[in-house]
Amino acid sequence: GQVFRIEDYRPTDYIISHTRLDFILSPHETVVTAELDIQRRASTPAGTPLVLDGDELECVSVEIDGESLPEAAFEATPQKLTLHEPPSKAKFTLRIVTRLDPSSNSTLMGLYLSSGVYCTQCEPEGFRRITYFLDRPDVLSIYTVRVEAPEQTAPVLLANGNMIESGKLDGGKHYAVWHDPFPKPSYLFALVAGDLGMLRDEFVTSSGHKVDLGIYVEHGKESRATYAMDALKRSMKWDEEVYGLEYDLDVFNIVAVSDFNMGAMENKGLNIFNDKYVLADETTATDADFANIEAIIAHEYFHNWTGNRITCRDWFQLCLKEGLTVFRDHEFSADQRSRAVKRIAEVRTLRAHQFPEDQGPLAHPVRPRRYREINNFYTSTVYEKGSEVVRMIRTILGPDKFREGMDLYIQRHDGDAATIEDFIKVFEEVSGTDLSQFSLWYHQAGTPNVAISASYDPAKQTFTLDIEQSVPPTPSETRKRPMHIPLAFGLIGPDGGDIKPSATDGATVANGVIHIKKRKHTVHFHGIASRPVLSINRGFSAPVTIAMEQSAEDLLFLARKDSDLFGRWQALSLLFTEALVQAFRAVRGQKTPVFDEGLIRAAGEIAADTALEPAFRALALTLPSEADIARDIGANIDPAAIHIAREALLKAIAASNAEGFAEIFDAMNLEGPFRPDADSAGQRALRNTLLDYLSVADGNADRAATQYRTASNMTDKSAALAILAHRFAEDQRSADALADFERKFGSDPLVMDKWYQIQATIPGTAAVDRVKALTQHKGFSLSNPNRVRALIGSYSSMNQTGFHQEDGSGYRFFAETILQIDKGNPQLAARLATAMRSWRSLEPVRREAAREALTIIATSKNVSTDLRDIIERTLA
Ligand code: HT7
Ligand code: ZN
Repeated sequence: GQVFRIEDYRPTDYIISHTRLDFILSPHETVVTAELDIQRRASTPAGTPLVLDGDELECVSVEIDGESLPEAAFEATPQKLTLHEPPSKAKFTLRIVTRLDPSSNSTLMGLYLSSGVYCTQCEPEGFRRITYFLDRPDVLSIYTVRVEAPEQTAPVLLANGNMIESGKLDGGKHYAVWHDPFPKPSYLFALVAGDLGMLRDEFVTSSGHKVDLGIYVEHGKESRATYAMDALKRSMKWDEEVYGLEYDLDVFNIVAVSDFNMGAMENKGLNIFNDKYVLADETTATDADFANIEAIIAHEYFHNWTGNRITCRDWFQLCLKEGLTVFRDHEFSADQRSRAVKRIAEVRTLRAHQFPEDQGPLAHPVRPRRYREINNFYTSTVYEKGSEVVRMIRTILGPDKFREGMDLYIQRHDGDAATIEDFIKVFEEVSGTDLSQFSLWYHQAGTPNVAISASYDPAKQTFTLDIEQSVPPTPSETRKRPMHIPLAFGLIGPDGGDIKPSATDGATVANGVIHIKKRKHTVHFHGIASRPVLSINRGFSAPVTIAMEQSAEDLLFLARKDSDLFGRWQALSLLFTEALVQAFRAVRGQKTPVFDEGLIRAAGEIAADTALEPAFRALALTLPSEADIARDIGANIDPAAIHIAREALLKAIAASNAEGFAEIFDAMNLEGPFRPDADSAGQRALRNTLLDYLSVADGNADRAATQYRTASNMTDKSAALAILAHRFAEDQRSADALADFERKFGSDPLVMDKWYQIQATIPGTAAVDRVKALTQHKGFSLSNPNRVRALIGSYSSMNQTGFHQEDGSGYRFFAETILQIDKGNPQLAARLATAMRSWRSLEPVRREAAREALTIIATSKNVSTDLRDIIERTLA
């Protein structure tokens, strides 16, 4: 396939100043008329051919300035429209009619039907499935859109911007005209038409402008959108307070649809959401669902400035809008909730998804230089590592200069299609700092490793750090340059207080941050009266791995005393990881794992420490996942042995702390009305973490069965169901609870996704047959991404023992399923397939089985470009 390269970027020969679209909607035959006001650039020679992008299009007619074009003047294929000799005048209007079949569009890109609702998804290259266009983000145009449909089946007609006209037509039809005054790229175009309920509200901006807010959902589900509406208003306020950014149209609409490839889409003034990230109430959604809704509503809203008003020059710059907007939504959630808890959750996600991506065959820079399929670059690296890079800029500059830089970015580039260079430049200008070495974070793939050895000289009262950085080789990048790594740190004295180092190497250390820039550094801290304990990479100031010999005693000290809560969590998690890796080795060597009593006691102390918020205690007590442990072991992974090792540690903690855990569990009063706020969610998280330990300690399902029966909210109900299904499958109460859940929620697909996921993640070799059987369940469908992710996605990425079976049956089933999904929805198939990216780290038997399954896909006929790209890079 074709490879796109960043160095080939060239502005277009023509611009499209105004785009008028007319949609006559019909399920099988929608007619789209596009009128494009085209201007030839002054630098473009007259007669230069005009080539517009298309994708599976049927061209009905082409006119220029009201005249049909003779056959010889143009060529229309499903993939492009070429005007061989456009008019030589500087401006002309091109009128194109295309015919679409939304009902058979299973790709969920372009115009499609989701449960009878017409909707669109245009990012990154879906607009070309609607009409021929210069479908690239640097072509900004003003859109006026007329939508016509039968009033009965589509009483709601929406597009971007403000509605300027509407009316009735003969034959039971009606129409609406929407105008968006802000020039935008085609990927931000959106249209929705259907029979939907609406939750209405309003927001008055800080300068007094009234904005009508609407959230459109399936009829009867309006009340389930109240949390999303509240999150939207909080986001609007936050962006005004923190960045001085106000909303700019009279209307802001959100539509929830049930078939969607990703979480949501920031179309100007008309966000379209996966309904999973809009609909929530206490009986159907968990605390994690509420937190996700808050974060994604904020994310899409924040795109209005970082993405829409300032967009990307080309798709290589995707992190310009995504990394920055993720950073903004992370900060929003940190302000709404507990900052430390939010940061720990972010780091867990980064380590679970981005680190393996960066350390495997799909590694790529935050700003890639080439791609074959842009859909495959909506990655954890672009989004999450991209956000970490912005966070480091703030760490290096400090909050005030960072805000000054953001202000300059907005002021200078409003209305532009910008680049990462533009972004870095504003921060260099406001701070006078040279960020050229820092910008390697955008260009160099791979997770840097920082090796640190510490020594204390009591005679000289000097504490010395020898530091060495390295970046491992990644595909097509073998030699790496040293990066600028800002490591926040603390030196902790025996009383647990931070020591203020009196004299240091000033060039390298500033404001509690060691700035590593060379391959090797030696940093001396003078006047240190006794050996300090080093707390390094506080708050996870840099997305790196740290290799440092720290004694268990020092780590236990940090877990108890670090003034940085993130540091406490990190120390404990390092101790758990080390214990689990040792236990894994013991299991592999046919020995019984033994664990350090101090660590087991520390878990009990943290659980009981009421000075700590419950959400933190819950996170601290959560052992690294089996996938986390596998990553730490690194090679020759045997998931079955990892499972045994993890269960052994869980049992050891549970057995020694059972009494204390039971006391805390019983004392936590969960009465009173449900509240989705962070404090209440934290209490439920701690209680449910303890419920798992206590069920292990008790060795029976009593507590979980009782909680399943009595729980009045979905968080507690689904937590109890997971424990029953995962730990007590033999107990009749487990099967009964699963049946009960299905009876109660069988007609609610989003809730049933929890039922699929819980069963898909039951560990053990029976998983493959169980998951296969569930694909035949009446509520399951391979064409709905949420169902597929709940069952197939969870199975392949969250069930290590069930998926990575020695006989390869898990991989073969997965390969067959992916091939089937690929026929209808290539994007979804390609994304799922990334679950195989770490196959080379498996032990030899499983590794070979995984290679065979990947080869089945690679050698199949008619594999999509999306899937082929992932599989070929994975196998390379
Ligand atoms: N900017 C949006 C990305 C997106 C998307 C990309 C490809 C295919 C479908 C998609 N749906 C949404 C979402 C975001 O990051 O805000
Ligand atoms: Zn985004």
